[in-house]
Amino acid sequence: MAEPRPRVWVSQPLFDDIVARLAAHFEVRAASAVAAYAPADIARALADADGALVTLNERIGADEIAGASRLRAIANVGVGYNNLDIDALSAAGVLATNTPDVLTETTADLGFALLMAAARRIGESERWLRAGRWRQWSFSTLLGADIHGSTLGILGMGRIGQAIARRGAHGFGMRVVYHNRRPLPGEAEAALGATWLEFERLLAEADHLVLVLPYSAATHHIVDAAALARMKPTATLVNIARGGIVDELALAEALAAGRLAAAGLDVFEGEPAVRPELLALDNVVLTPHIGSASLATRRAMVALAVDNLIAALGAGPHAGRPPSPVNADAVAETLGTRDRKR
Ligand code: 8YV
Repeated sequence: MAEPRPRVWVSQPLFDDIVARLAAHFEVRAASAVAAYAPADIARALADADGALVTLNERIGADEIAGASRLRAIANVGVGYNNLDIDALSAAGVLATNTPDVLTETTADLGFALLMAAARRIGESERWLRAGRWRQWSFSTLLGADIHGSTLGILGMGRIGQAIARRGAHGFGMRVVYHNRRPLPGEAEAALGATWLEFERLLAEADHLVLVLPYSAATHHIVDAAALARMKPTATLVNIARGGIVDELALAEALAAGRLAAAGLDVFEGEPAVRPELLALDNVVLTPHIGSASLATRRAMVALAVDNLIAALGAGPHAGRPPSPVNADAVAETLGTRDRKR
């Protein structure tokens, strides 16, 4: 008798024509409507699955995989994977994959859009116009801060940070300063025209600061009241990384008090909820986590996640070699230890 085909769970409706590629290799159970899952729903969905294709909305940790004895791979549709407990997955021998590179430029575009919208008060200007206030115009109405020729600060200089640096340095003649755990190699810094600074100096020198670092326990609220107090009162803060990096209450207070000029936020700590303190402010531009949301990029993310899942479950032309694994070494270690115990 033929071996039963591996089973995969697809947690949300993605692009049907791309997800259909899974059916050549697996028995597919795909959500037909957008769903908000409780942990028990996820545990149930994973209980008989060999693999899963999930989005950032699905939180998967030790409890969710406790009963998933067949589970071998989780393909995340996203470059960030703070929704996955990687240590728990690794200990269970489950490979996680993500979708880097394909979203870099699109997300950098959005970072720049938010920076410009916040600094030049685009959202506020539009609300002002729509409210019929143009007749109240004066020469000092809606004055913002310049982008060109200013100092662009970047916290987190990975792929997206570098794509933002290129836009700033080469497109807008900005001086680019950044902080990262490890400075870039000299040639990369020279190509970007970027200078590494200590975190505190970055805060103090940036006219516009863009946050593009991964979220973890170590970066939780790294931009807190003390960090905000170091920034220029004329500065703009943009967050396209994860909401939890910023203490949102401290940010709302700084914006309300005029201790920070403006902010552009695409991510929020309690997404999809947004703090009323932020919603009440005019000097913050708010978007609903659309960093990677161009049609071409979202399709490329799903295609990469599908490739990852097919390969991670040992099928297709790259069987066993998914393009973007997250925890391959740790999983190999777990599986090696298991084999030795047998
Ligand atoms: C999301 C993102 O994947 O890739 C990431 O880390 O934050 C986004 O691209 C996207 O918003 C879907 O949840």
